[in-house]
Amino acid sequence: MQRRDFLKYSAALGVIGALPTWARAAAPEGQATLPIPDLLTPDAQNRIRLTVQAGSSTFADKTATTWGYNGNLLGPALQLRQGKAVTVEIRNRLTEETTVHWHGLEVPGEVDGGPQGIIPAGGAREVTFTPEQRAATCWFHPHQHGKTGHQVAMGLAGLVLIEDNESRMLRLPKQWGIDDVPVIVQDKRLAADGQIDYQLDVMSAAVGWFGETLLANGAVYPQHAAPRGWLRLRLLNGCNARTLNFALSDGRRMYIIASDGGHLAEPVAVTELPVLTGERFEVLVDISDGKPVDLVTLPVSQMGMALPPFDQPHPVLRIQPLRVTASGMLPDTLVNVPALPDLTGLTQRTFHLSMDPMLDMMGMQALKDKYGDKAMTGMHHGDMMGHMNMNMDHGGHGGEFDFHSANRINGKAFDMHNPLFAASKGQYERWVISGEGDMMQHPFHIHGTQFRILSENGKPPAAHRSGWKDTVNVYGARSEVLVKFDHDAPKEHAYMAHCHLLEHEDTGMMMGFTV
Ligand SMILES: [Cu+2]
Repeated sequence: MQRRDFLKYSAALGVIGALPTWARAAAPEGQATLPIPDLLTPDAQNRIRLTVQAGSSTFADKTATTWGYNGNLLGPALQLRQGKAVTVEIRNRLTEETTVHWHGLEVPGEVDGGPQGIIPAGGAREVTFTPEQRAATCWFHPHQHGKTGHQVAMGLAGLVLIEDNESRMLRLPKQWGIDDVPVIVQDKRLAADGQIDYQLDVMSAAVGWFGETLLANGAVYPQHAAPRGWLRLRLLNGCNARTLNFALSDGRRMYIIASDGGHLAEPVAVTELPVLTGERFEVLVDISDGKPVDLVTLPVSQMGMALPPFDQPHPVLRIQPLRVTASGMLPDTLVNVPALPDLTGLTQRTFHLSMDPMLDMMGMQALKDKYGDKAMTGMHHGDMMGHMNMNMDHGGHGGEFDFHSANRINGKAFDMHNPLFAASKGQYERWVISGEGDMMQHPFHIHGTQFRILSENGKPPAAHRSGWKDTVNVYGARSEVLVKFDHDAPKEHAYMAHCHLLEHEDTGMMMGFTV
């Protein structure tokens, strides 16, 4: 453990010491069991069938209309083999258009499922692709322009697990739903009648949609009983906007074994693990002592996201060790992650993420009006003055202001018909993504590639963020990534690069590009 980690560890213990009583008490009566998504493998014809459908789910004793793939909420985990072609038949039984995007998969633009891959209401689409990338935990979700936030909030998300021979050799925990456990974490705002209360408005366009109910695989603070020994958690932050900061309630370590696009070279021990929207990390946790422990999320410094109940460590999942012993191991080394190539002479592109000052001002005001000053966590006092002073300059124009194109990249809101540039196939490029001049959290995601982070928000990347990634943190400073695209993406099916805070994406912070 590095000194930096030790300091964070001590700090986390301080927070844990102040945990409310739920953390120490036995599991509540009637605590739900963690739902485990079905593992779905291609059939004898290498086909997988997905149906996008409406149904209902019960959260906190009330029933809500929800959407899912092959079910009421979320979707199955698709298990794919490296080098093996798969055909996915997607049927859309919703009464509106959707798309199915393969987040983290290096597949051609034509099958990537971006905003141009529309499946009409009642219609169908079939895509065939061959994953050639390393073993990884990826996911799929809608990418319907202007509607992504709503469709994900309604419940549309599923996992894609890619397997390869190298990862098969590792003696990691591999029993699905037993000691290899997916944990899709999402927050939802529920109305008084229990329905999902989604709005795309000036407030959510500015800070994102967030809610007070936290779900793990669709259940409120469920429990999972696991053999004692090493437990593998595949964590996905599937929230629309909320950064999660995972920890274990007794301060024990998590050993990170994989990031978005594959395994790390070796495990990285942490006691806190911030995960941005869209990101995945796989961690191993030692539960050989037989003591129950909670996976929690600690407060984060992000506007609107430290409101109660998230001003305290918040429980995600109770882990209950069983008497039987697990067989998986924590290896000392994992896979070969290649050294970075020579960076001289690469094509460099710079992207500046920005929000219209009017949206910034109106969004902050709406947040403050609804929740008071305590919602403004994540904003320095000086910034707040800057935001609020906008009132003086722009007062009176609010009525005509259109927030739907108020988030921008290089001054432009997303235009589906005009990709901004053409990347060269098979060539490394250095992309600089800047959030300077803005104190907003922007988890920046790029389609069609697993990249390497060269610098993140002005600093060298942490050890566990130095492997294969498809999302990088941009939060008031500059981040640099090394990208390479190995597939075509023509104009009609351009790749996307965008903020994965879904309401920023839906209101323009996205660009298309071709390969
Ligand atoms: Cu953003």
